[in-house]
Amino acid sequence: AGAGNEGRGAFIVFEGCDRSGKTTQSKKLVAALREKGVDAEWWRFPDRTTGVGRLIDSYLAGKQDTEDDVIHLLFAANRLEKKQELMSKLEGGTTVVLDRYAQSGAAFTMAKATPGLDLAWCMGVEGSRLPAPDVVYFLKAPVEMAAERGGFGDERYEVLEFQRKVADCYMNLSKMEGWRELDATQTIDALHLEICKDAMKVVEACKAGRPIDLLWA
Ligand code: NYM
Repeated sequence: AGAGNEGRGAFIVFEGCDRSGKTTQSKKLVAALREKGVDAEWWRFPDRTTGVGRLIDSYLAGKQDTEDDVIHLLFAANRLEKKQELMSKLEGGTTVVLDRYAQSGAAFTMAKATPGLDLAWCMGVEGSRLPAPDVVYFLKAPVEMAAERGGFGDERYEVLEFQRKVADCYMNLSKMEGWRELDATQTIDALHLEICKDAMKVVEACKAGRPIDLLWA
């Protein structure tokens, strides 16, 4: 950790259905944090640049079919392969803002309702191996609105009916875990301000020594 950067970084996760504004908002948050002198980085999952990530990318592009349990495990492996780097960033005082994390893994797999792949299975796969976010910002928007946004339909899963199921799974997880639910139908700037105010408090609490928990232990 450099000067003026004592204490650990915060681990901030954005979740929500496809095209709900996570990428826009998470990037804006990183820019705002940096402007306030907070050492912050933007990350996303899946990380399509690794070997595992390339397999995931070809699955999402529809170039390759994969069993539901196998693709779930690949998404989890993609997070696990970045765990050491993630932990050393946080411990070194860097705030990491993530566009999707294990909550996406659980929501998308549960939405498929594949026998045997329930929430307990999803949580068991990676829950005790990864750090828990300090906060999850859940961007809520009607799936119809998201479907009208640019690029919707380009990838696997970007189908209205499936997104409705994903939304239901997200709602259940959010209630269970106490995520910060945000109205993603408001303007980009209004939503950004709301997130910024909250995120600064989270950053301060982490700096002051709030411990890093396990994800789902
Ligand atoms: N996705 C993402 C999953 O199904 N499981 C996961 O664990 C993660 C991280 O990948 N439709 C899905 C959700 C998205 C897709 O995400 C790619 P993005 O943010 O559009 O690149």
